[in-house]
Amino acid sequence: MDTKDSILKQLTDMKGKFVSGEVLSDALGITRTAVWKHIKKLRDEGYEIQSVPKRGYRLDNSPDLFDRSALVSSLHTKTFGKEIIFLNETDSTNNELKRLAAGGAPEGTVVIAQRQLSGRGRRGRVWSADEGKAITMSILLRPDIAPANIQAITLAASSAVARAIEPFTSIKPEIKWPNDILLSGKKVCGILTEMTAEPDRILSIIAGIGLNVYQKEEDFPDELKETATSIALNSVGPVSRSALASRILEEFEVLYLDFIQRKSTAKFLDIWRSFSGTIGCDIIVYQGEKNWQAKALDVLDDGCLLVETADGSRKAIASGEISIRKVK
Ligand code: BT5
Repeated sequence: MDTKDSILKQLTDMKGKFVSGEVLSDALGITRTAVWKHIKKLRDEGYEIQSVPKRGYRLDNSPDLFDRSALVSSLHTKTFGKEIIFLNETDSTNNELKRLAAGGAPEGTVVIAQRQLSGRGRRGRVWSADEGKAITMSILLRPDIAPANIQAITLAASSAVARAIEPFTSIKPEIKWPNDILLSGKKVCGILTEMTAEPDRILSIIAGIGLNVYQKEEDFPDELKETATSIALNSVGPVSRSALASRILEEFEVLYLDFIQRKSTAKFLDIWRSFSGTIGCDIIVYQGEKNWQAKALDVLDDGCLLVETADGSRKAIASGEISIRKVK
């Protein structure tokens, strides 16, 4: 280990406490001026190091090394991410993975991009993600389930994201049916699940996840400033995109494999319910030009939302053409 790395290790080992320049220079047998020069180099590499007279140096944050090897080295999965395509730029990770899927890419293939030129939400809406500040990734699934069950995959993905980000956030994430994850009522993640199918058989499902990680309020475009948030704006400490992305893949794989093997949505629906910010609420359902008020009762096995309408009748609504909003 060279001197610079030794200094970094000492600072890291102190877990956010100060180490004096004297301790570092004695431990490494170099002058305090030499210590200072190495600290400067580490700062140039993106490490945030505080220096306070008489107290010394404190490591506040490490640079976010978000690349293929950082992700692979932190990933413990069976199939998800065994193939990772890590791109600097693409139109949309869902589009890129769709092309790879058509060429026979295996289940679990993951596409991640630092920059998306036409990131998409549902029904042609735009997904906005600053380069270097977000996770935009898509995962390829080839489940042997009926096409009608695609909604359940969205719920599995959102349950996995909620679980994965919870340890990093100061408040509990909330899932808004069908595909939004909120922190303090603002959207931190959106999921876009798309399918290629024959009438009775799914050929591929692509689950696209857009997660805001480092954005500050001013980074969001004006139209999102009131409604969007990021992990960093609600975090309990430093966050790394590699750690977040690998946790999401790990959690998603566990829920997905359980679903496929047991042919049951029970496990992830329980998790989904525990994060749900929708069940039990009065909501307005928007469907095309129409909208009506209802009470959200539960989520069903196929991912539909069970609601009770004003006349007391019950109805299962599918996410396809529908949006909901809580009644304040
Ligand atoms: C979604 O759609 O929330 C799904 C977003 C999926 C994005 C991922 S990124 C990787 C993969 N590749 C893609 O091209 N897409 C997926 P929807 O429920 O329709 O919400 C879209 C709406 O969310 C927009 O109309 C905005 O109002 C809002 N929005 C856009 N960007 C946002 C952001 N970064 N944070 C919070 N809200 C945002």
